[in-house]
Amino acid sequence: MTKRALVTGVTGQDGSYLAELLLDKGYEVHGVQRRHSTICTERIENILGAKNFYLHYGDLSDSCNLANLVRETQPDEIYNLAAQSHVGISFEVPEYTAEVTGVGTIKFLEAVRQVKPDAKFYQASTSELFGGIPETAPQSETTPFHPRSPYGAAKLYAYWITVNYREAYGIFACNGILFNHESPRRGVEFVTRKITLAVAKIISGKQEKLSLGNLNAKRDWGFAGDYVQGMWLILQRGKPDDYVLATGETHTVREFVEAAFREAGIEIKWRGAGLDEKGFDAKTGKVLVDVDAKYFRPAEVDLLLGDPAKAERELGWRRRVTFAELVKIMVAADLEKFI
Ligand code: NAP
Ligand code: F7E
Repeated sequence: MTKRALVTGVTGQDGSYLAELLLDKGYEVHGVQRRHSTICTERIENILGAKNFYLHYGDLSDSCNLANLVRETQPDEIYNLAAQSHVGISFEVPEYTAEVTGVGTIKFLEAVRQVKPDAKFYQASTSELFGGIPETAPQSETTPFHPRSPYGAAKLYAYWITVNYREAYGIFACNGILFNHESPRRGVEFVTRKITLAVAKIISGKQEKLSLGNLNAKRDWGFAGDYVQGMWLILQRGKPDDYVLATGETHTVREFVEAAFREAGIEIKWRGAGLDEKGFDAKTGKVLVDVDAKYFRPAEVDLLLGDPAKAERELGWRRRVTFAELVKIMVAADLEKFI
């Protein structure tokens, strides 16, 4: 029997990798895209038109649409990856973020409960739930939550309503609490991709310098391809549960900058402090990195470091790509575009 999956956010970074994984496993995949005035299917170009891949219009803000999608596709597995996913931008559009990233999840779960209660449901939860306060690291499934942004608060609601539909109605609903995961398909407004794209543009003479916010924030960065494998594993277990997926390693934004420039043959030396800090090309003395107050957030998550022991033990999940390999893959992909 061919399994059917319904994937929201299929045009996003994770959605595109997950759709590929599920197609490879022989699933019939129904992806949900929002209506845009321009074409936004760049990340799924390679699977558009593939046998067993279907695209539907939809939006997390439209409960009728969600119920219709579940009715029409009759999925065995649902992956809810759609969200306003940018933490910094969530301070600018807090209500919209709550509506889509938070309330959108209950609209979807209610559609599942009423239309196809035996479907398995994966919710894209996040390490932003922890917020790093109080400072507890590494963070695991039992670490208390303390979100530090409208995005984190919206995801907190989504997390608990997923748990609630599991406990109240017996729905096979699971949270994947995923730490940062990146790839050449990462949106250009997230820090890793912003850095690797800037390295490629600076090397090819198309950009002068890179302006960043908090260089001292620490993140547990993995490769998105490894994490979508974990999402799938979470829904294959005999019973529904919540899992942290992380690398167990943390690095500062500053370290990511250094590693990315090093990949392109440039050694960065830092001078100054706070807003006056600058990153110089050690050879030429040219300023390649500076700090701009506009990229700081009203509240920051200083340290994320995940403990994936439960997922490793119960799901057999392992991250494969190391931090150094991730930086290498991302810089190489961006360099290829410009050189
Ligand atoms: P992403 O690249 O920003 O993709 C988000 C997807 O959601 C896009 O396809 C976007 O569509 C879609 N979307 C946004 N608003 C929507 C709406 N109102 N209705 C329907 N679709 C909507 O994010 P990602 O990195 O792939 O992350 C996937 C999920 O995991 C998100 O829920 C994110 O919050 C969560 N997460 C991500 C990470 C990470 O490090 N990547 C870690 C933990 C959790 P458009 O293409 O039309 O914009
Ligand atoms: O920021 C700092 C920034 O926007 C990482 C989302 O996928 O992962 C992601 O959220 C860090 C923060 O990711 C810039 O202040 C410095 O400390 O790449 P980011 P994020 O906020 O960690 C979680 C797990 C998710 O769930 C989210 O959906 O980098 N930083 N300078 C900067 N960040 C950005 N974006 N731009 C800068 O110029």
